[in-house]
Amino acid sequence: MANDLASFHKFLKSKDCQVILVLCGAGLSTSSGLPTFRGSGGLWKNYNSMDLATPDAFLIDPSLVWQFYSYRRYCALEAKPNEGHFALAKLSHKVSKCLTITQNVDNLSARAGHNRQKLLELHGSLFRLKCTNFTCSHKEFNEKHPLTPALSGTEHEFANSRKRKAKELEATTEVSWESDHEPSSDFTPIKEIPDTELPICPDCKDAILRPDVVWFGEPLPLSVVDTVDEFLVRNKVDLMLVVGTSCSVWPAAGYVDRVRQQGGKLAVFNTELGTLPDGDDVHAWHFLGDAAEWLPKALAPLCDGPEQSSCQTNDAA
Ligand code: BV8
Repeated sequence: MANDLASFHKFLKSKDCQVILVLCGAGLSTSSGLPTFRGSGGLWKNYNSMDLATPDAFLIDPSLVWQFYSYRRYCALEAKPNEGHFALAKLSHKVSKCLTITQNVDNLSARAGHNRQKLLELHGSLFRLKCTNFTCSHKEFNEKHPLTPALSGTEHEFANSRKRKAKELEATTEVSWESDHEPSSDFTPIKEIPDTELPICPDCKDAILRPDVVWFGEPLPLSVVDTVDEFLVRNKVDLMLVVGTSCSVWPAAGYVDRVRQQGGKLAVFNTELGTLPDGDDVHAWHFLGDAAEWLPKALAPLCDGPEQSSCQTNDAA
């Protein structure tokens, strides 16, 4: 049912639509200027973002990984929530049994005024930091940029300086490299920052802090997983909005199947078709295009109209 607003609105306003679950991905923030994980081949310049979002990468090269996250923190701070974030935030205040699971770590849903009791950051946040010392429980919310003087200059996307040096070497064997040649800002070289100049835990004073995000190969926060499970056990989800996600990361993508198994309906907001875990679902609504444009239109009956009798307003999911 591609872009079938009429039937979607009819269901939204019916007695059969009491409980709504939302799963968001990077596509929700595209209109805010933040690249998706798999857009442009998932590269942050020459690095595959998936390779950097792992505990091993941080263990091997905390300086590189911190520069990657410092760059993403800067971009997220510069970005503004878009109409899609605001529409979902309104929904969270208007519909009693509504829960949003976001895979995004950019804090834009929170900045859009989303009801915090109904927003779960499944993969953590760029703006929460935690100590790497297992015996230290330090955690903080920190939006400062740069976090340390050594992390200044990470505002520009960077190329892999090792690959760049190889190119330069190659170039000098063929042509003379003009001495006054200045590399463009796109090729700001990656710095080798000593641990002592990375964010240091203010409590235990000797360990470095890390971004409090869930890296590939790390378990999701138990409290978050338990909250979603409890919501799914306590409620039969009538409608799941699958917004701007390739459903390629697990166990987040698994929630789509759980709702389907409960007989819940799906509404996909994506610029592409075929993004549900096992391909397109003929019974699902597909709003093909920018989530920032489609969400306000699709959710208008609940967000703009008077309180709907089928979805009372109160504040607990
Ligand atoms: C774990 C934080 C176990 C970091 C992220 C099966 C079950 C369980 C695990 C696995 C499994 N199979 C494989 C795994 C392992 C792995 C995994 O899923 N790998 C994938 C690559 C196959 N999963 C894990 O490692 C998870 N941990 O399972 O632990 C365990 C248990 C006990 C003990 C030890 C271990 C942890 C996964 C979390 C990883 N962290 N983020 C950071 O951000 O730096 S994931 C990261 O990538 C994002 O958070 C997000 O979740 C994901 C990217 O996905 P999307 O958001 O969907 O973005 P993408 O670019 O892919 O797609 C964008 C979509 O938007 C596209 O469809 C596009 O068409 C659309 N779009 C674009 N523009 C728009 C738009 N749509 C609408 N409007 C637009 N304008």
